[in-house]
Amino acid sequence: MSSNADIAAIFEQMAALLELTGADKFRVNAHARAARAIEACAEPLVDLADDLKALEAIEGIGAKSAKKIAEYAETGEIKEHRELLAKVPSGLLDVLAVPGLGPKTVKLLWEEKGVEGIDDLKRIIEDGSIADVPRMGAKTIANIADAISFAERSAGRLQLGLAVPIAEMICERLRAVKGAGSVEYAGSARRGRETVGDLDILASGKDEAALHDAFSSMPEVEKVLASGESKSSVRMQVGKHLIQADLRVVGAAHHGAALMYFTGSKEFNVRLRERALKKGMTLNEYGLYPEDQEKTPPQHRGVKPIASKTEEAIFEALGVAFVPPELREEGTGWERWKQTPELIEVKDIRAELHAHTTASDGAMSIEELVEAAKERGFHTIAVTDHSRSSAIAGGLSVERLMEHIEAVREVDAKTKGITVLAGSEVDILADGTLDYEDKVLKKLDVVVASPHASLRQEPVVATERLLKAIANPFVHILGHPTGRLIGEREALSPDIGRLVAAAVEHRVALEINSHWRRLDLRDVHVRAAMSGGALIAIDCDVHRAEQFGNIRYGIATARRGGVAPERCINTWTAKKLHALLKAKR
Ligand code: DGT
Ligand code: CA
Ligand code: CA
Ligand code: ZN
Repeated sequence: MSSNADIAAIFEQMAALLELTGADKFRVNAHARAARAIEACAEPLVDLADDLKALEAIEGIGAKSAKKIAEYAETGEIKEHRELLAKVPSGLLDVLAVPGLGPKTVKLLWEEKGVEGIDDLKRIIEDGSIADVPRMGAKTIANIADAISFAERSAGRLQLGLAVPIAEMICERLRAVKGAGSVEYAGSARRGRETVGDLDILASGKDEAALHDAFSSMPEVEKVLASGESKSSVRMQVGKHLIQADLRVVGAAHHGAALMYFTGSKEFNVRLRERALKKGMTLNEYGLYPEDQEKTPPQHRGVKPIASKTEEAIFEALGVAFVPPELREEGTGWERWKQTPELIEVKDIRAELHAHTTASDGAMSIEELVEAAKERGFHTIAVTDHSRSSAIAGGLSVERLMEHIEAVREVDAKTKGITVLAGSEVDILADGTLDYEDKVLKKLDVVVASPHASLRQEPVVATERLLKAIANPFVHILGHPTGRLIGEREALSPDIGRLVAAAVEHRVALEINSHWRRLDLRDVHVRAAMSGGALIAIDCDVHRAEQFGNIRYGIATARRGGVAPERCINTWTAKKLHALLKAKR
């Protein structure tokens, strides 16, 4: 990767490192200025790097900076940058990253207090000696302590299923502001990434100040980080979760361009801008303009955009098929599309095939589960409680399973409008054998085989284990194949290509577990499953009724993997789905 943003980040870091190591102000400023110029440049600089004169012609980039950009394009690094990094303790970069701490202060902390990392900084805050450093008032110290604690508590990114409801809550509130126009969330949350760094909210409306006020005064706001004319930024605490949110208020005429820009991904934006440039146009967050970017951006010169109001209009004017937000990532192949691929949607889902009741660790009785599934309009619900090895989850002994099957069949017999299937989520033991014998599995309508324990196996061992489960003639679905929990445990790393091939051979559907802690298969695995021709099951693994709502996260993951509705067995008609299941009995 060598986008302008990356090069700019290096120059910015060089400016900071120069300042830390006592370089003269002139050199520091030259690097900071170059960083801003690189960032603002519409054209990818690595493409220009053969031509030093062209680089120097860009305002803000001098002869020395031009040489460094060329060096970076050629070698992938800048020697001076590496040398500067060697002069500074690596922990000092973390200190620099603390909001509110600039290079000047960090230099003082380093020189006068021997601070070489966050722990040192925490220590001098605790013992109070930080106050000896010039310009360190009580308020500044409190802000620094606060920023450190925030970084530690938030540990970076929030899972999709925690972030999206917060984004929606914010949007709801802004829509209620008088004169509000379109309000939407963009960024990684709109792209359906499994974790979200911060929320990016976009709004238009008659009263911009009122939108900013409503945003900054939400009860969850812990701190207003910035409050400007076009952008506000806040840190909020929702329950025990911390997240930063940015609001940008844009004119309704530019809504599509801004939505596209702030949806990203950054890499996608870079590629689209390159495309615009090739056609002699400029694309930025205000619109698509009919000319190359000069020093002053077109929107500041009253140039009328070719398209700006909707994303659709911009894609069309660029001659690109509409790219669904979930596919706006590197490596999804959108550059080659003739038309937008058909992707699965929440409304296509007609069955849930992985659900727990009070028989194991679920909170609903069979009847309550069936009622909840009916409410969602499903034609089929499978009851798949845990098997005997999952003792903590109340796994069923063979005897209890037999009684449970009877109970499920009774409920099915007296229920109209939905088929209730008797199934099991059977543990895949460490060696790949299943937790019930084949003669027991045979009695079940649906078998979801999942790994729950021994999740630290080596990849080769894990692959063999899962392959063995897929090859079992009574298995229909491979449940949460890796067992990962996002941000908590990596679990298994099987050879996904081999799993996909085996799944195709044995007609086993690979699950996308929709719970936002899992999203397993993950997006790249799903893509592999699609190119290998496997079937997918998208299930909620429900333990409580509200977990049916997690389907949107499973669907987002499926869309990121390019799943068309017909490739997901939960979209099939009852007849087709039941035939698939029965073929293994
Ligand atoms: P996140 O917040 O880390 O989960 O990921 P994003 O994708 O939401 O990233 P964020 O919040 O930094 O920025 C939101 C979008 O704004 C990003 O996807 C693309 C756009 N954007 C932000 N900064 C830049 C930039 O420097 N260059 C370009 N081309 N686009 C940017
Ligand atoms: Ca973001
Ligand atoms: Ca952001
Ligand atoms: Zn499970």
